[in-house]
Amino acid sequence: MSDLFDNIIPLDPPFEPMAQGAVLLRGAALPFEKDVLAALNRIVAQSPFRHMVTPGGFTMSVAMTNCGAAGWVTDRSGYRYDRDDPETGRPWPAMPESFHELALSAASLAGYPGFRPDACLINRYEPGARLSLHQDKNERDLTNPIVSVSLGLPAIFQFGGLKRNDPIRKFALRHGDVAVWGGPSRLFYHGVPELKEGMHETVGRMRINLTFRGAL
Ligand SMILES: O=C(O)CCC(=O)C(=O)O
Ligand SMILES: [Mn+2]
Repeated sequence: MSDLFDNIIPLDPPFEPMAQGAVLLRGAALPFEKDVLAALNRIVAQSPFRHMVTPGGFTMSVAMTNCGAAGWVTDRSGYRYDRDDPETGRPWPAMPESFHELALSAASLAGYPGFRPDACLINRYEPGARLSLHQDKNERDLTNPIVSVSLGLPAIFQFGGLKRNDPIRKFALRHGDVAVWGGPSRLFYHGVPELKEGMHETVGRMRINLTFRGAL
C-alpha cells in the first residue's frame, strides 16, 4: 500500500541551529559514507593513526592522522600545521575528492558556499577517549568555517562560546551528522567528553571524526 508521503524526498537534511553561524546537519554525510570510508582506509594505510603528545607532555587519548596539503600536529614544541607527516617524513596523503564533495556540500548547506579545505584532521575515538574544550585557532584564514563530520559510535558534542567558561550546550552526534561553525562562532570553545562503549555496525568499536579546515 502506498502512502501519501512515499514520494516526498526531503531535499535538505534536518537543520539544527547550535549558535549564530553554527549548525548541525543531521545525516548530511550519509550520501558520501561509502566513498569516504573507502578513502579513509587508503589514507590510514599511508599515514597511520597515532597518539600525539601535547606541548605539556600529555599523550592524547584520541588517535589522529591527516590528509590534505597540510596536517595538524602537536608535539613538545607546540601545535602547528605541517605539510609533512612527521612519522613518515612524507607529505600527508592528498585530500580525496569524496572528502572535498562532502565538505563543500555541508558548508554550503550551512551558508558557507565555495568551501575548499586544504586540511582534514582525522580523529579516532575508542571508548574512553575524549577531547577537552578547545578553540580551533591555528588556521591562518578564519573566514573559512570548520566542517566536522561524525562517523561510527555516537558522542556528545560540547559547544560553548568565545570564553572557556561560557555556558556550554550539548548536542548528540550520530553516524552521518555534520556540524559546521563559522562567522561569529568560528572561535567558539568545543569538546567531546569520554566516548561510551559500543559497537557500530559499519565502523566498529570507534568514532571517526573528520574536521575540515582552511589552514594555510
Ligand atoms: O570529534 C569532534 O567532534 C571534534 C573534533 C575537534 O574539535 C577537533 O579535531 O579539533
Ligand atoms: Mn576542534
